[in-house]
Amino acid sequence: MPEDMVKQLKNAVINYEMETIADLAKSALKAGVDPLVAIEKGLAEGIKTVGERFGRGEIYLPELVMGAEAMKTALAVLEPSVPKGQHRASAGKVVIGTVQDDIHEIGKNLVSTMLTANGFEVVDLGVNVPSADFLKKADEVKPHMMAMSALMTTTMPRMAEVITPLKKKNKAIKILVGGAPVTDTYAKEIGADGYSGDASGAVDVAKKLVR
Ligand code: B12
Repeated sequence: MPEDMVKQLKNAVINYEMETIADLAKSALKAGVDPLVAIEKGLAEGIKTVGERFGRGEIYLPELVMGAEAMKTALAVLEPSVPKGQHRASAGKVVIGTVQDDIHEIGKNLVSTMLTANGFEVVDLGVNVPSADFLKKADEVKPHMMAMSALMTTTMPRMAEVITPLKKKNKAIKILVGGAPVTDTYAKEIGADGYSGDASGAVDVAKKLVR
């Protein structure tokens, strides 16, 4: 049953099954499970549980790392099978990165993959991107949109460090923000043009912002 396989993937992240999770992901694909459902309802739900346990002090950093590694292993199997959008002309150019002092990359990578799959040209600056580098890249690449990810309450303010000068300089570049602690209200407060709580929503918002 496809639902069972999604649940198994979720549990494999929760139980840090780094050795067997790739095979599980392959079996899910073979069984016809939608890779996006496997990622969002399986892996992402699993890592959410791991994060909550870490937050409550029930597990420690090594377990958090193992959960993330299990998720990344399965993502490597599933992501290439995410359906690609119709590649007509580019849907728009996007610069994306995780903000300064923040090394969380899984969500940012998912957003990047989904945007690429839907025809956007994505320049991925990676993680721990200094605010000045986002601004430099904006000058260099002249994107339609800048997308930033922040996973910690302590790094969220870095987004404003990019938005304020960027908006002063070039109002045409749309700004999309996201990451677990970010909210729609916060996004508006710091002057972003769009926010989404997940990767598929990010594509919808991006399409609305870049026309
Ligand atoms: C995995 C993980 C890690 C991994 C990261 C591995 C990697 N290569 O990315 C490791 C183990 C390295 C790690 C390290 C740390 N972590 Co950590 N980590 C997590 C965890 C469990 C899951 C994050 C994740 O990957 N989720 C899965 C993805 C799919 O979800 P997501 O990132 O939220 O992304 C989705 C959406 O948010 C959205 N999205 C994301 N980005 C963007 C961008 C745009 C533009 C848009 C539109 C949408 C969007 O779409 C994504 C897909 O649906 C979270 C808990 C949580 N609930 O978030 C803690 C968490 C973020 N970590 C935390 C902490 C404290 C740390 C450390 C400081 C721990 C330590 N003591 O060293 C370090 C940070 C180091 C640093 N300087 O960055 C805290 C942050 C607390 C806070 N201050 O806010 C959390 C919340 C855990 C907790 N409950 O305490 N971590």
